[in-house]
Amino acid sequence: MRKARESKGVLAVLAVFALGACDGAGIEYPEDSWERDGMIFGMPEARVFTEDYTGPPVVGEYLTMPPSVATLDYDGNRIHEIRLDTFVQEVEVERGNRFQAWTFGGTVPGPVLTVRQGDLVRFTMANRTNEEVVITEPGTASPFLEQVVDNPWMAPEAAIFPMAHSMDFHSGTVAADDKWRTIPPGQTIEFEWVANYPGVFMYHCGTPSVLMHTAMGQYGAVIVLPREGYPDEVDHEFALVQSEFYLGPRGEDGLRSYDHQAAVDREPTIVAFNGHRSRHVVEPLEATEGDRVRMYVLNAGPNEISSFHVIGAVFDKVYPEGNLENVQHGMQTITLGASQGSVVEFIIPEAGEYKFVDHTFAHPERGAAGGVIVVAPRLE
Ligand SMILES: [Cu+2]
Repeated sequence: MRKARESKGVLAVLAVFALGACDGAGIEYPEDSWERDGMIFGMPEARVFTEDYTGPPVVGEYLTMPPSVATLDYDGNRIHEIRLDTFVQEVEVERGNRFQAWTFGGTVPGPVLTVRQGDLVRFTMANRTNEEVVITEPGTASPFLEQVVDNPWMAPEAAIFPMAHSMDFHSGTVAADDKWRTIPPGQTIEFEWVANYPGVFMYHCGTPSVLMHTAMGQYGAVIVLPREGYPDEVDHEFALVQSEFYLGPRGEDGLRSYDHQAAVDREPTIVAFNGHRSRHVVEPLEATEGDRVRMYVLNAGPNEISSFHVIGAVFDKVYPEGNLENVQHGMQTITLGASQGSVVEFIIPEAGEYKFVDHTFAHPERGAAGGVIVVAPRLE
């Protein structure tokens, strides 16, 4: 193990030979990082500080609102400067039901970050739970902020609920006690991680009670594309994050409360895709007969197992956790435990409506976990 440390001090430069169409662009990893079996480890210690920051709470060109997935318009690897502040918003989770969520970036789930295997993420998060952060003004700091303004479903409104939080990226391989540490309101944390493994990964707040912090809305997805990409050309890519909401009675403020006992008892009020019970039923995904569709699916939980299925289709190829070395064919349903992700591909057989569901049917019964893909006929 220690042997790998011999390369300490040497700038670990990406092995570009594996990149195919790459233009040779490599990146320099942190000075004290080291390489083992093609992976980069040894990130600098996290920095916690106070800053006078009033800028956009979400910054990053490859952050999107699901089902949107960012296209990586660069070859090889790059360094991503990502900001995802944590703050409080009132959000709609089903028609007529809003609750005060703890968020990363202002929505539930938080933005989807798409990077390429080998990329370095320089991450900044300010804990702004003690201030009102408005995200419905048009912003240009990320596609995500633009998409929030255009999205009629969550209608996030700024709120205040000071609380200590943290960020845990499952896609990062670092010392959790350092990088994933909890910071109080008013503080900012910065740390780095390398996307060593391809896949669909969860991020979430890891501050106790982790069940409560995730159930309150602090989660999202990171898509790490394999260096060589997935082999098949697809016509559409969608990101789906499944999760549960545990709602108590409506308060005087009109908001549904959070019911922690229901979360402990695993009795979700709503099981939703992309944070809203009916969004993808009313506003379906769209495709055309004969299309190959790729979905990046994450089950954020926090408790339930998803049996993800598309009614009328068979998953032609499945990459469990999104890794090319895991491949399955002809799957009717995939099972995703809490925090598991997968890449599924299927061919749309003919024009019509295709529902995507959690085939653990207690979940649709309790509040959906459903959506529709509307398919248009082929033109030729
Ligand atoms: Cu938290």
